[in-house]
Amino acid sequence: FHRTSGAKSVPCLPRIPVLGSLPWVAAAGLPPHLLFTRISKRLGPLFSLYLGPHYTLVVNSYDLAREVLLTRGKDFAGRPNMVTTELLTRGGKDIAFCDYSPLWKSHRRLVHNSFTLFGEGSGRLQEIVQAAVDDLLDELLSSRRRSFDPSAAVTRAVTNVVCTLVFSATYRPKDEELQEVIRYNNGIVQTIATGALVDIYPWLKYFPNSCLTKLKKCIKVRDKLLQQKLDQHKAQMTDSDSGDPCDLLDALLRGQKGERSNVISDDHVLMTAAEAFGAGVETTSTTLLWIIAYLLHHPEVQTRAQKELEEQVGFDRPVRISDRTHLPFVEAVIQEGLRIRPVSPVLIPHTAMTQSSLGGHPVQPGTRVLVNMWAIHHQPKDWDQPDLFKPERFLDDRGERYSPSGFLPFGAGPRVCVGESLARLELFLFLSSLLQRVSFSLPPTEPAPNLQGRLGVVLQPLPYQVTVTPRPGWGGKQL
Ligand code: HEM
Ligand code: PLO
Repeated sequence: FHRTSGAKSVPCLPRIPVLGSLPWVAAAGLPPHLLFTRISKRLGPLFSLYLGPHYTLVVNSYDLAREVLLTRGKDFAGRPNMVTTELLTRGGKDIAFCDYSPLWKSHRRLVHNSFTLFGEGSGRLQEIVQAAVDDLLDELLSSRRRSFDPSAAVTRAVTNVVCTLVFSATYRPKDEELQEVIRYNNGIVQTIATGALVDIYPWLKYFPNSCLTKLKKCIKVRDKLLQQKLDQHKAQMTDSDSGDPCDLLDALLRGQKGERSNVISDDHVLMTAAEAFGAGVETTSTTLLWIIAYLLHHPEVQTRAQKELEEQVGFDRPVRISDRTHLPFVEAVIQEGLRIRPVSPVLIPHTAMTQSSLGGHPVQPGTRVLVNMWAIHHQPKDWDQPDLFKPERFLDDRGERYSPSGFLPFGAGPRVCVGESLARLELFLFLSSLLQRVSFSLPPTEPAPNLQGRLGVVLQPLPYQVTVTPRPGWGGKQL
């Protein structure tokens, strides 16, 4: 790797025509977040490469990430046009993959407002999660197998919560429609992996491609199901809808009926529901599975979290949202999980919408920018022993909440995750309710979970085995 001429220019990976820097990226045999982190140790926190023909800046430090996301957030709030996400979103009628535009802005605001309705103030979320946890525990405990892979059960529970939030459906764990939702979602996740070749070379879409075919098939199943839910919701709506909306679809339809009725189309509502759905399931279940994997490696962390739960909540009632302020250690476990294995180790690509600058270098409009959150969350300057799972980093000397800098698991600025507060509530309710009632342990004959992970559209843990035992205090009363 070399520095191009001129003291101020951004160091760039080598490149050849058509393929750009891809041969060097592919030859490394590492997932992008690790490769970029390694390169940044040699070339510095800002370097560039060519993804095929696309000039791309890679940001590997907190200061530069702040510049992209916050200080010049508006300049860098664009999204590149990608074949797979165009299919997924009917040409950008969503929030996450839609390029910056006035319509996107008002659409995002509508979604944000709709989410707030299910936030802090609402007791519904806590009931919904509680019901899902009850089912999940039945499933975890009834299997009575010595050890099993928790991922299917966790995904089912999280999917169920999201189905209730988005369109008020609650399924039994074995329900056929629920299975279908999980199947198509998995299909999309498998075929839409970040950096897919067809997103780099859009002309590839004109050639037969089994991945794209599968993606289209899954999208069709998804759309049929959601259209049905949308039609049902519309049929039930009246002009004088008062009181709180019953779910996200309801909230979106009501918002659509307001002043923006002619811009936010039914397609927008459908794509938003689909996206909230996909984001809600993939991110939350992955984070929970990472945390459980780390608890198996660090039983002392689980014991400390359970002690806190015992002291602050006890065994006589379910955990409530209002308990959150009294459970700083449980919160610190979640924070540390989000730090050490960020769901999105490289954020969704941003693009420069105007002439701008980054780290003192001029940036041309259209430049793609990848923010490597993995490098930021593992920066040795900011984090003592960054590869160790230490929730205490998020506590001060008195055991109160502490927010270290260099931590942005949800991004920041105009493109910050719209689901952040919902996600945090959900993670809190799931994890605390689980640890209140059961303990996770490593089956004696099994190796501890592999913590490397596999990068698809999110960074997932590899399958692992766990044993679940009811806690004596809870078990005596309820089970
Ligand atoms: C965007 C993280 C849960 C909806 C993002 C981004 C990150 C992120 C890193 C990209 C920021 C960027 O491009 O700069 C997470 C994590 C979650 C989570 C760690 C949970 C552990 C959720 C949930 C929802 C959601 C539950 C919805 C119900 C979205 C949407 C965007 C987004 C719509 C796109 C925002 C935009 O481009 O304007 N999220 N997310 N996320 N997230 Fe989340
Ligand atoms: C997950 C599979 C779904 O079927 C579709 C979907 C929609 C939104 C995506 C999500 C997938 C993956 C995680 C994403 C989310 C938007 C924001 C979130 C990319 C592809 C993150 C972590 O950035």
